[in-house]
Amino acid sequence: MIDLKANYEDERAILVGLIHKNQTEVQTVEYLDELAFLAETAGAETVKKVMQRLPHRDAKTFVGKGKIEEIAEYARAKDVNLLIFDDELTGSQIQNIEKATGIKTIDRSDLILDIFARRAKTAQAKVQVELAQYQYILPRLRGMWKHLERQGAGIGSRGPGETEIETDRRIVKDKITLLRKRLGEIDRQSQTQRQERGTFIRVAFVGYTNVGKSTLMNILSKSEVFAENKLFATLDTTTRKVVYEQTPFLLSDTVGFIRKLPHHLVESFKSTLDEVREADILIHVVDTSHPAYEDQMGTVLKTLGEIGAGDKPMLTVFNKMDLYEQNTFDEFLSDEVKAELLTDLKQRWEHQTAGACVFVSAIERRNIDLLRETVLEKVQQQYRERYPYLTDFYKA
Ligand SMILES: Nc1nc2c(ncn2[C@@H]2O[C@H](COP(=O)(O)OP(=O)(O)OP(=O)(O)O)[C@@H](O)[C@H]2O)c(=O)[nH]1
Ligand SMILES: [Mg+2]
Repeated sequence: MIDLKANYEDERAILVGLIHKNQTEVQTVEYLDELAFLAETAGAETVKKVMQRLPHRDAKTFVGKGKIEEIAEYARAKDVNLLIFDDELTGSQIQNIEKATGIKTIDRSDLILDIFARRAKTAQAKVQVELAQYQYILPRLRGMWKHLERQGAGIGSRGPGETEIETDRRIVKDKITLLRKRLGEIDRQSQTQRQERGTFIRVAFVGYTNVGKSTLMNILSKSEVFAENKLFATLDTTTRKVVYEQTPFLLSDTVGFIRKLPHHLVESFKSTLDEVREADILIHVVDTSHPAYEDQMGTVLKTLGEIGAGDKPMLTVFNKMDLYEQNTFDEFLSDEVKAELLTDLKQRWEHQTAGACVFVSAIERRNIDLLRETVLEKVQQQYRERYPYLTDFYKA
């Protein structure tokens, strides 16, 4: 039956993306870079990136027939055993591409689901990921059978008939119902836990994946939260109580966002994202050194809107300023010009965020005191608004 534990460790992969009306060449290059980072996080090596300019994706094979042949030829010459497409493929596209190339074919959602599956630690995260996986598989069962066949289960067999697929479909549907129920129970428990946290103001880190949320969480709460240079290091929400100048509040680290996050994953992570939805203040962390950081900010704001957290008080933290300077400034620039460029950047964002932003480097501990003060101010302001008569709850 269905095997959810794919393993892309040590696979050699070709990445495939389209350039079209709504996606420029520059964007496609960036997206494929990100896809390569995802592949690396899953343990696969990127051997080549292939792009094709097409007005529409090909209904049968996503890219054109000629391109598929080209890919197959290159793959044979270079021992490639995995094709990763940047956009979601249908079951029949997977089937057609695998038939034409003889190589296992997956898409970005597959890869993200695999990474999430491996990183899930708590019961809640595990159930959430498994649910998303089954929901993803359901419409693609026919394509998935191919994988299983090639894995050796049924060498020489005819492949699945309608009855086998129908049976599988029923099993998957039952599994989805069961997982939904289990998730419902876990959700009720965590809701009770959250209610018990009572009157504290709640602050949650949000942001694109790998921007430095956990690193900042560690610094601001002096806790040990797993941080590393891989995508989705954090899947579960960690919440700490912190006290600044006698003002207590709750600080949460959360799962990072990414563009084209599989729809089902957002659905099943809704409860993890409750921490974000129920927060009083959001700290939006940005990796300023990333060439596409403005796009990433857009993805985050859009996702926040989708989960109903779009209009919360927000502090934007422009992190990795050390790396930003390293990438932007060359040795020929005078200090004066550098200072001017930095001022321009800061003024632009201060204007856009109505002054609610701080520029820091978590690694070099730059501006961390300012960040702490700014968070404290926002927290105290929230306490004042919520409990106008309780003046001893916070320092005025
Ligand atoms: N150069 C530089 N690197 C940083 C800075 N802050 C964090 N990093 C690095 O960026 C990487 C990602 O940091 P994390 O704190 O794990 O990022 P995250 O946002 O929690 O990532 P996910 O949990 O995967 O969403 C790590 O390798 C950090 O060491 C910084 O200010 N400058
Ligand atoms: Mg993290």
